[in-house]
Amino acid sequence: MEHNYPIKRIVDDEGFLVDMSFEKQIDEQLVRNLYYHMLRIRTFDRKAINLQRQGRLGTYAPFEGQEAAQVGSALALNADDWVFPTYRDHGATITFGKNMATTFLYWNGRVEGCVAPADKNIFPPAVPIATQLPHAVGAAWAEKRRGTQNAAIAYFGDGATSEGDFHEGLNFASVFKVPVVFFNQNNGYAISVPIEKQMNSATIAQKSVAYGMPGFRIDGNDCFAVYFETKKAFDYARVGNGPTLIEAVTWRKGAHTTADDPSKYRSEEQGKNFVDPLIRLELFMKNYGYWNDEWIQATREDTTSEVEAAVVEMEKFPPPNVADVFDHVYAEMPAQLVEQKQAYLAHLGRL
Ligand SMILES: Cc1ncc(C[n+]2csc(CCOP(=O)(O)OP(=O)(O)O)c2C)c(N)n1
Ligand SMILES: [Mg+2]
Repeated sequence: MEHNYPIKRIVDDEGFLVDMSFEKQIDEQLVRNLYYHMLRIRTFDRKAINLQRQGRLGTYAPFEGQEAAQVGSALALNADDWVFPTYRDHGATITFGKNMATTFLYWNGRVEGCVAPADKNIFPPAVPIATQLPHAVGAAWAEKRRGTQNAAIAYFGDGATSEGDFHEGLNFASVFKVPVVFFNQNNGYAISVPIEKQMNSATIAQKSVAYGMPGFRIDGNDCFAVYFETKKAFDYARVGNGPTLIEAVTWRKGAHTTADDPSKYRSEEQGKNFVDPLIRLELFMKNYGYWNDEWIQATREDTTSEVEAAVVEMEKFPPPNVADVFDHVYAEMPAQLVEQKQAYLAHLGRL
């Protein structure tokens, strides 16, 4: 079955165009926008790991290696669209408009970290795998019923496709022709479980057939392929055609989270076929005359100082309050939870 879903690329590993039909659609503004956002979120990601190692941030889920997938897709959205991320998609949400300091606060266990900017439809990150898919379908269906042109994107990993919510979400979206894009980042692993141990289909894209929707397999490390294919799926959704499933094939370079050690379950060798998405874009920029030392230097300085300022902002907040995990689940706390909260605080000696 895999041969029906070749991996679509626009630029190859050496940074050369392989699909010339996009030559005219790629201009300096797009190239710089992609580079700026990819560098910006990589700077954020590396800083977050350092902060966690210094005890200044809680457990953190890094996305290095997946920047093209996250930035390319987020830049393809319209300002009023909806974003339903997982715990690994803060690169996408920051690109779409979530504040960096707020994002740090999320990883520091502060409830303020879940609050989306007033002018952006961004849901809090879904940690329970695949639960955000039906939510995205619901939001997109509501937009359709209101008669707007807004659509939703649901981010999810390869592991999420083994959950019921994935299938329920796709089925419902397809039956009601809902304007939603199911954006999968296939990074080969669900924590330590390799994809071939959690599913028996050759690709994720082919699952679209069963739900009667278009499905594409793209090179998730090619920011141009991600950007243009996601845009195409949104154009298709906005005019009433319904959902699309996109499988962006990529590689998580680091650990699942800062609590994980990937050397226990995969070798360095395995990721060697994935050229770093930022390096690929740099090669492209050099090959086609977009590289400008001054602009690159200024962009490095800007992104670094933005991230440093966000850390200062985050550290103005007090440490996380353990009671928050109980207080923000229900409008009115059920009796059992009241009991659990009391027991937990007593256990910590905080009563
Ligand atoms: C319903 C549910 N089951 C199990 C877990 C534990 N868990 C956390 S992350 C994860 C792996 C998910 O893998 P994938 O969807 O490929 O996303 P990735 O972490 O690779 O981005 C699992 C099983 C969970 N969070 N929720
Ligand atoms: Mg995965």
